[in-house]
Amino acid sequence: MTLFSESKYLKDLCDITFSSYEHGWDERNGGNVSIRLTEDDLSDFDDVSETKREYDLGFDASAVSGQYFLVTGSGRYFRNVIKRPELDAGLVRISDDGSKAELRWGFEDGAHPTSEFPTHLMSHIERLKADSSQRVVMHCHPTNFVALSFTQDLDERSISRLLWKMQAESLVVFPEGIGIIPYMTPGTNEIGKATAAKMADYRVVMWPHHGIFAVGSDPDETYGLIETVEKAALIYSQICAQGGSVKQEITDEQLHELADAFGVTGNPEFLDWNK
Ligand code: 2HA
Ligand code: ZN
Repeated sequence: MTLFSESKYLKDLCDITFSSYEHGWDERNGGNVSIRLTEDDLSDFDDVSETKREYDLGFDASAVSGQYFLVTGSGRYFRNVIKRPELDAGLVRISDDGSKAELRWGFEDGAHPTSEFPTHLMSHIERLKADSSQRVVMHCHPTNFVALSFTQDLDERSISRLLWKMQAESLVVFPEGIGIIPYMTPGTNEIGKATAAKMADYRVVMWPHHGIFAVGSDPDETYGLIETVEKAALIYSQICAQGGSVKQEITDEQLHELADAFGVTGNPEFLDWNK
């Protein structure tokens, strides 16, 4: 068996998958993560020159051909990645023609990349157009955020505003708001395309009655983004549990002040008051 790699990104993958599991966001095999690695990052792995197995991607990923992705395995549990990363995670290279993923490290007992790998790759491709530093895509099932998709209209403006107003942190961390796709069957190219289309404008996308997709430039930032969104949703749940009547709230004027103070631009379509 290959020895545990020295890769910082593999350690980060272990860390965020286990933390996400401990939060209760990854029952059974729920959740998946992919991290795009550069050539420099590869030296932390044992030899990655040989293709051990190939997987058909089922769509044209030539926009990222030749790129390497560390990814969690299909059917594998976030609870376990930290204990057995060489079984539950794999390092794949996208083939030159963009049709296959070539396994270069990991998945040592025969695992495949996550069933959501098309959504991950399509999201990486879209985010790379917006910001070449983006390299992490994470999916999980944050309880309170998923609950919102039952009690609220599936409207990007109203859900973004609700979450912004639950804590001062929200607008600063996700000033563009939350993208939402309709409910769709997971693991399909269709949900991948719909998610990636939202990723043109948002770093967080709600999958109603299922979970969240978030992107970022490193594992901590991406994980922190999900934590912040879920914390806002948790505060909303607690408000409802305390009877639901709100005596005071963060106003739109205060949202503008927050944006100014932290040097971010709140989505102008979601703010009621414009200077
Ligand atoms: O990886 O969460 O959406 C298991 C899932 C599928
Ligand atoms: Zn899921």
